[in-house]
Amino acid sequence: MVAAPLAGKSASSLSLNAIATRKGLRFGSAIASGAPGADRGSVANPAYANLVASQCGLVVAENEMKWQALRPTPTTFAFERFDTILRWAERQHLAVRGHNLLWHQPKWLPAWLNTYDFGTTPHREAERLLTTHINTVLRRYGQRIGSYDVVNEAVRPADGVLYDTSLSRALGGAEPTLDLAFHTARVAAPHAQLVYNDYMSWEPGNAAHRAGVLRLLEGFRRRNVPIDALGIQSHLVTQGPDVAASVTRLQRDWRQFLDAVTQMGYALLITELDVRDNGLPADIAVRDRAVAEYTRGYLDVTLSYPAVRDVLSWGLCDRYSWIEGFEPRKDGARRRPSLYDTQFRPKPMREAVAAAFATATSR
Ligand code: 9MR
Repeated sequence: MVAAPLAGKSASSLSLNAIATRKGLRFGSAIASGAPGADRGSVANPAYANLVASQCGLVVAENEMKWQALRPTPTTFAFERFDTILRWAERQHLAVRGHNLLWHQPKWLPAWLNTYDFGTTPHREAERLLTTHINTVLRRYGQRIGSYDVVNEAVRPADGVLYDTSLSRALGGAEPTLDLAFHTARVAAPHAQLVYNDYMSWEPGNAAHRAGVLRLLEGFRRRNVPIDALGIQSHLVTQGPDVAASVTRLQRDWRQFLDAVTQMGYALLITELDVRDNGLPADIAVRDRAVAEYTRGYLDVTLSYPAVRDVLSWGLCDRYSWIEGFEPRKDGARRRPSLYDTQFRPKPMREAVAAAFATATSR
């Protein structure tokens, strides 16, 4: 594809999605629902919503499609919060990804499902519950959603073995459970891209996780399970001030992993990009530069695979990032994990993402 002339716009005044589009990529972000006036990263907060709409070509609901949000009880669905996000996105002409249809860990399933009584034919009842959930969601949204994280985080990072849940125990194993989720999704939404999404990353400590994901993906292919892509969450963690050395060191294993995944014919998406600024001094200028350089190094390696088409960040600004609550910095300084700061101003990380898109090969 030949890039169109910039039509008088300097690269820095273009939106990230506009820069991405020139290379056959899309850029997006997570967004939440929330009450009008609440200081949240939500569609009802104009400061945040306008930023997302101005930079993105697609969005994903941070929490509102998860079982914990959609399924207050075994017999009911609560679609209102997700619907609010979808309606807002459509008014902004943004595409929407679905996240997720099955987060295969007890911790992230509704409490009622973990203690559910599957009765005298547990296999049948588990199958009914899972397929009803997926069919109901997919039929409701139809063509309005073009890509789903059908299964999220089914692999235990410590040893690469699949988690068990109440559903998988009733269904006779994790593999048949995940297979059933993908088969059901394919039939209910034949148009949609079906994704397995996980956070195996390139940093040290992820080897068992990556190996487990590869085994899972191989198994899917062997069993003819309909799945199109691997979602690489990309919750990155800086490894200290010498970023160039980190990138050089980490990319070998990472390329091996991406080679293996793409050789099996899977497409790739970066689904949840952000950075935990570990091992870096509190000084904001120094930290932001290192985070930007690390992000750039990661994207350059990962975008060198034309199988990547979508890059989504897990929220666009530091103000609403989940990381502050999940793992605060040891020195008490506020985390700076995102492309924009707490005042919605672009940071060096934003320039790094723009530059990585601008130099990526066209796909
Ligand atoms: O950012 C999300 C946070 O607000 C929720 O409390 C949490 C549990 O639902 O999920 C976070 O998002 C996760 C995503 O759904 C899956 N990958 C890891 C993300 C960060 O934990």
